[in-house]
Amino acid sequence: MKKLSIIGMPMDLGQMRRGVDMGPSAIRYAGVNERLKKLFDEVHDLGDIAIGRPEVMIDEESNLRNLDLVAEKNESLAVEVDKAIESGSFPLVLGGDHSIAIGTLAGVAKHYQNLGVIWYDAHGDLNTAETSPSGNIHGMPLAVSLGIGHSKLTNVGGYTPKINPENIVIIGARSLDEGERELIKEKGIKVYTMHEIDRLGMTKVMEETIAYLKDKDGVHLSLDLDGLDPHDAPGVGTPVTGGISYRESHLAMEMLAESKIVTSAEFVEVNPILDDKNKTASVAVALMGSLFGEKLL
Ligand code: B3U
Ligand code: MN
Ligand code: MN
Repeated sequence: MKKLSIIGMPMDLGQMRRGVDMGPSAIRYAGVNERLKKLFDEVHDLGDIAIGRPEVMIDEESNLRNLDLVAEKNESLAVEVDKAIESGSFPLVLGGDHSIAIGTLAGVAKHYQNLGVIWYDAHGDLNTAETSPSGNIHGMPLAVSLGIGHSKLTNVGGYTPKINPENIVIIGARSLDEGERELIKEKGIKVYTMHEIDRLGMTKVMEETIAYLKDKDGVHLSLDLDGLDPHDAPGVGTPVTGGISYRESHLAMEMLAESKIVTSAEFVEVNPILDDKNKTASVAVALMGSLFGEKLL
């Protein structure tokens, strides 16, 4: 019995551009339920985690934007993700900005001793309050999940760390801050920048990624739509030119489907206000189709 639980996380507090809170609505409007119902025995759309309209504020002490709120809302997300896995469902989280990975991983990682993570993103999301150029928590969730960062964030879900550095593969990186580069080297994190994707081709990148993560007991896919080229996914808060193409992304998802290694996923940073006729949400839904085994023939 193949069950899917869809959880909306309309979070926009991890960065400064409003509109990404409408990501889950845009993805639903693009037909996520209808599309995935064909690929699962049961699809349960659990609706959205309540974020409300809290007042945006900067934590004076830590210099982190909306620290308490991001931590609190991610606690709620972690609980829902945990429940979905308990009930035998594959959890699919719809963002929201990428700070939601803090909650998703808190809910997922307690079920796996040795969780692998694929971080499909133009960015490393490996900043801390000290290295961040922006104070935006959506640039920090991978570091937080490694146990690096403010304790209010690293302790979401009541434990830390969620993942080990040698279990991570970053794909699509082309905008890394100095502190992130240092952390990547220090921790030995595997990264396929756009250079490697150009040089090796996506087939080889995914073959290597799958081989690298094959022995893990679960693999989480955290897909930031800004990993794609802005021509293909314009509706994101921080577009970076020279990204992964639509076709390469489908290939990546198809190869993951074939490998059967992915056990949870989230699609983040869809911002319909910045989008072109819901194109980015539609791309997200199409990629989900491939990830869950849709075939062209
Ligand atoms: N690395 C920069 C920019 C950024 C990170 N994630 C996104 N943008 N989407 C930062 O603010 O940490
Ligand atoms: Mn990201
Ligand atoms: Mn990004």
